[in-house]
Amino acid sequence: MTERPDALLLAITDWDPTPWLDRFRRLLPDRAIVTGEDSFDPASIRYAAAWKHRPGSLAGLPNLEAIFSLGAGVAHLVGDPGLPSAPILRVVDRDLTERMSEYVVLHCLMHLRKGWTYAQRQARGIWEDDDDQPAAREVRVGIMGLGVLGGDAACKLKVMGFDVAGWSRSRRRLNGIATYAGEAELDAFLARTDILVVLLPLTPETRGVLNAGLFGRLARDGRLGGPILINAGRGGLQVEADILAALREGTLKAATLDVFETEPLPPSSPLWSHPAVQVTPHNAAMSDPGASASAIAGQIRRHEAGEAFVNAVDPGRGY
Ligand code: NDP
Ligand code: OXD
Repeated sequence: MTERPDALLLAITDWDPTPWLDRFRRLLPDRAIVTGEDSFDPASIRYAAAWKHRPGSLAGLPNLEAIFSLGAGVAHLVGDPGLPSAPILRVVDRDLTERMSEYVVLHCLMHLRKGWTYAQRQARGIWEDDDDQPAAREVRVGIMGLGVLGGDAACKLKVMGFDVAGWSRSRRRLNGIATYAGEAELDAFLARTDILVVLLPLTPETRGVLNAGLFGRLARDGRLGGPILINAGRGGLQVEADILAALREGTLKAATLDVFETEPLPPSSPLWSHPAVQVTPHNAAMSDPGASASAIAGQIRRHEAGEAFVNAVDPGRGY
């Protein structure tokens, strides 16, 4: 008798697979959890859980029923031409969402309250107060990408008092937050934005969207002395040469970047030492193996009980 395929293949590069293996083995004790390093029968694999898997490495699994992304972003999967046609499911997890909102609120407040300026002054022993301190309500934050992460961040920024708006592909409705949709409303959104927070997915449509043309359409009359960019979406959204030029020319006042065209950010990148740039190492919202593996095990249990998968990626849209 042929055994029913039941194994889960963990395909991870860039992260330590050990905590994921431990979690999945604990949560799904009755099935094999294998990695690309193990020898296994491709026909035994029913599910794959991936983070930046080697392109092509998920091909040739005839019984695959679902591919789980271990992170919120799915560009690493959608961009693989050798990906099997099984549904792609992403992690939507409260823990990850809250971490991202912490990052966004922290960095908006750092720019509002001139935290970077005071840190630089402290390093030089300078006691000097800026008398022009705007209130949060006088600062317009615009969030590009008003999905799970952007929506939560928008609500939390609103609680802090910021004047918040969001832009997405389709119209979103959020209490107390002005929303803009599509290319037709992008100009109006940018023209009322002092701090641009980017939480878009990387797709063919969004690649390179953070460029000189867009920076030039941001508000010039804000209380912070120039527009500020915070990108925690994906590095492929930004043109780093344009960010540096915009900072040089004053089109941007500052940039806080968690994601980069090349990661890790190469030591030779001028972004490292630019006085108006804050670099964080793509850790705005790390996937927590405990929370994400539990969410995936829950999807598997529900699927095997006959329920539909949730949080499926639309392959046509690419997110
Ligand atoms: P969602 O899919 O929930 O939301 C994506 C949002 O972007 C939606 O509002 C969507 O519009 C909008 N969007 C997509 N394409 C376009 C477009 N062409 N024009 C306008 N709006 C568009 O994703 P999440 O909020 O969960 O995650 C967003 C991204 O954050 C991830 O894809 C990932 O890249 C990044 N991320 C970064 C992390 C980090 O640590 N730095 C951690 C986790 C995620 P609509 O509402 O109409 O669908
Ligand atoms: C994610 C990420 O997509 O960590 O979850 O960037």
